[in-house]
Amino acid sequence: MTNLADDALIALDNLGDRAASLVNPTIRLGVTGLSRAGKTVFISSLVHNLLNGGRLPLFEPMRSGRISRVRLEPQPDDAVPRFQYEDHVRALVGERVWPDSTRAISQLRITLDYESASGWGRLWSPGRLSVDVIDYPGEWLLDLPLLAQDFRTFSETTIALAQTGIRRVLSAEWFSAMALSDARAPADEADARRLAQAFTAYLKACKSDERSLSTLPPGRFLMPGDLEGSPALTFAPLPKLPEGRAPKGSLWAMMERRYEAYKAHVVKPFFREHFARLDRQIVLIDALQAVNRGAEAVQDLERALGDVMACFRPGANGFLSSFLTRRIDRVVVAATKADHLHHESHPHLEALTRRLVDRAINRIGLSGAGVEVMALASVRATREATVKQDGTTLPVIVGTPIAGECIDGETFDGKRKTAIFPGDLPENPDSFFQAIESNSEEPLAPTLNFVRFRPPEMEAPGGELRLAIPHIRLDRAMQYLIGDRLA
Ligand SMILES: Nc1nc2c(ncn2[C@@H]2O[C@H](COP(=O)(O)OP(=O)(O)OP(=O)(O)O)[C@@H](O)[C@H]2O)c(=O)[nH]1
Ligand SMILES: [Mg+2]
Repeated sequence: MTNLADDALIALDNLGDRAASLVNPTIRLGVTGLSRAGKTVFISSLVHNLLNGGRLPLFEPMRSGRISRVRLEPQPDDAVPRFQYEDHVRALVGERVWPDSTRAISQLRITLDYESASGWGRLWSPGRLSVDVIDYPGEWLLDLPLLAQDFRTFSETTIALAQTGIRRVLSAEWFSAMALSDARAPADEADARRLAQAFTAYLKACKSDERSLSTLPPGRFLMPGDLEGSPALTFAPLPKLPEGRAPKGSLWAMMERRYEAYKAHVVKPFFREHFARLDRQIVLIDALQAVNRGAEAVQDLERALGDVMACFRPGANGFLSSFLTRRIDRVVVAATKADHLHHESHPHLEALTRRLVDRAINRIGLSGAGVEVMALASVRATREATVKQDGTTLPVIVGTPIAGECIDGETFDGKRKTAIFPGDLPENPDSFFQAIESNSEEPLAPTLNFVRFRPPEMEAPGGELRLAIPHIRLDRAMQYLIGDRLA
């Protein structure tokens, strides 16, 4: 549990941040989401659009011409890797490939000079706001509940979950490995490693499974960051622990000690040094992919979202509210990659995402106040058109599918543009969630067609050159996350 030292350290960090913020007003903006949700692409496009005067009509300070200068500046935290903005933009714009996957935390500072909208504010002008954008894996947030669990509880919950649904199949090898070891036997490094490896393989199998079962702590087993190969990750749950305490020198005692070390040296510092200092947060989710993969994936996303949201709304979480002295006052949950659908379907994606968020939040007994939900595309890789087929007009999207992508038996070469009828989501999310709860094996949205597209050409269809990366509703997210601080 938290102790005085943690609280004091967080209070000190916050005091330091506040003092710095008086001289140089700052927002610390957290960007998170499960892996491949679109975090890196989101930050790259956001920064590119700000630096290059992108089309941002819903971002009021830009629309009204009050932003006079935007620039990247050295970040305040020397110990955190810098977000490799230039590399990512070179990939996106220069090579038209998606940036590489990232596995750890990173940070970037962007500073805006602006003229205040109010006469009073202009007396003090020009205003200046620094936005520190912090990219971190959503998996790390899912570790939070561990802080309240001892090793016995962790073992019991993890093993019980591994016996449900498809996980029962994926955990078979790990269970046979567990059957071979005895918790009370003398500690043995080889045994510990064997169990940790079998456990990690199970976690990885869940994650790469079609049904995309991704909500499993400990987060660093899948996203080790700088701990790759570290002994701090060489532990695993143990089955059927007898009453009482672990015998001295036993495998049980060793696993318990490492589990506690993981909490103390990995989980707590993350919450203390990074999470507890955020002001605003955006959570990106790939709702379309989950829908495409079926009911179990959607339920899994809902559970992960609930666990993540619990970190931002610490009211219901006694442990966390004592840990956090600063409160994240605005949260956006955004369904990404909306450019995979025709704009007529965007309200359906948004309704579905809102329902997903409401369900996740209700399940953990919280209210949705201060949570904004939207569907966006950080990078718009497609444009819209219509085709006539048998006398009816169909809305289609046009883009360049990535080499090797396949639809209706046709494989693409990565060069040719193609029109695709993307299909639609159900108009009413109720019917959708009824289908999920009935646990049928039927596809949830049978008409959806998914193909991954390359990032767009910077030359617009009319021949003019775009200055900034095209997007869908990125400006709406910006307005909610930072617009009020530029008033
Ligand atoms: N069409 C389209 N595809 C996107 C968009 N954003 C992300 N993608 C796709 O999603 C993939 C993952 O995006 P990233 O930004 O790398 O995701 P991430 O959350 O940083 O992923 P990790 O670093 O691996 O956790 C990309 O490689 C793209 O294929 C978008 O706005 N439009
Ligand atoms: Mg990334």
